[in-house]
Amino acid sequence: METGNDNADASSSSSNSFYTFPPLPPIILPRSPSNQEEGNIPPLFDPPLQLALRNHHEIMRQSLKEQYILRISHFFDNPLGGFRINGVKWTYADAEFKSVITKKVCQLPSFFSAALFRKIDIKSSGIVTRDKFIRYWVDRDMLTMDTVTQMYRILKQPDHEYLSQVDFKPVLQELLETHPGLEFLKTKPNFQKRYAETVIYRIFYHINRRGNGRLSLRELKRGNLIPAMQRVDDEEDTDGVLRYFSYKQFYVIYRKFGEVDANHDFLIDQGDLLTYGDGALTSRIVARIFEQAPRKFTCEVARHMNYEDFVYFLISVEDKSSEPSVEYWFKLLDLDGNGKLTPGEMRYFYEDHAKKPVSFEMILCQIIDMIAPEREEYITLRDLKRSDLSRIVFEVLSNRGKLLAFDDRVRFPLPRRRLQGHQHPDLIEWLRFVDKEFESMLIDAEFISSSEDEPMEDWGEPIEEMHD
Ligand SMILES: [Ca+2]
Ligand SMILES: [Ca+2]
Repeated sequence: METGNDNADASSSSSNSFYTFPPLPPIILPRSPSNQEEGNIPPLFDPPLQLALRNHHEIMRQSLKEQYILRISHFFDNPLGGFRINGVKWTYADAEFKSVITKKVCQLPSFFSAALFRKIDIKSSGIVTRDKFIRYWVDRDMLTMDTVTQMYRILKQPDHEYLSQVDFKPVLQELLETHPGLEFLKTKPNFQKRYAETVIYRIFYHINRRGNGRLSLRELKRGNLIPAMQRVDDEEDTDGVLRYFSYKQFYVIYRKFGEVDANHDFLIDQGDLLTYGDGALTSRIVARIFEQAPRKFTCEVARHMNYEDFVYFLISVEDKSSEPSVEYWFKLLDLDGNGKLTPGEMRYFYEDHAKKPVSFEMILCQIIDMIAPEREEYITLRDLKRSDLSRIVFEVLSNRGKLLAFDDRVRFPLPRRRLQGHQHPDLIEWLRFVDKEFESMLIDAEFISSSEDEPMEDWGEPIEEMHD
């Protein structure tokens, strides 16, 4: 065992499948409630000075900047006259630079160190001096920007006004190199890469709402990525971070992909997807997904989904309460794409159920009752976003098991009161799915965890699946 990880032994090689699964983390402790809410960003370096710099006149600003420079100068007061990156290893910046400049002075997550270093050391001389730092951080007014803008500017390519998927690669790489909760993955570069990809796909799914692969500063400000980044930096275990970074969530997503990809060619066809969730989805729903009605695939092989497409599919199916998911489902059901979900369209999907416990008319009445659309003749995306019960409509029209369960209940399968008081009502459905799947994966003795058979992939190469 190269990781010294006993859990990984649970994944025996007894299976005849050669498909490999990600290693399990060494210890999985139940998540304890954290005192730090995800919305809390630690205070910035000397907020009164920052505020003053933003608001005062030029002369005052100049004097305040000088004060600031005086206060940080001693950090550079060492025989080197600054901070150096060791050798050619770009994956993470030196510990001193990380703890002093990244964390203390710039108040950024520690895994931004290498990216920050490269931005300051623009000519790649391998050293960051006081003057170079001031030129970048003070003269270019990075100091006075909010944290989201600072991170955006550090990550983005100079001639772009957006972030693309590859721009997140350096920080993910550094996170994987340095985070204690991901230490066990170091010997598995292939799964490091898959973890990073999954985190990035999830970020784009939730935050790049325009779905164009170009994350704008505005989208970044409206999203919840930065608090999640701050939090993963503060916690020893990634699973405490409910959004994007949880290894456990990655594990479940990736294993689900492996379950569906029957011939292990890393592609999923229509027949494969029909097996998802024990064949839960009706064939008309699966056909619509492959028509790419809710979202264009990034897969270049015709009539196939790649891993990225699957991540989008999985989150949409298992986290139906989130806004991007409601949009996904609306596009899927709106056959003629006119922005109105009509009874005829709903009937088309309902008819595809092999067993129909109640008539469509009864179902339609319940749907109209639940959603209470502005106009009774059709349902709009706005109606669905406004309702807490859209999820149930999607399930009744798409999922065989859920339709039968629906019939057993007079009213809503998930009463609202059960959501109240939960710390993350918007995530409850997703977390429940992850926990349930993770548990059954743990007791499933069929899987193989080691990636020894897989070719080691070089992190130095760009992640091919990520598109610009
Ligand atoms: Ca396949
Ligand atoms: Ca329509």
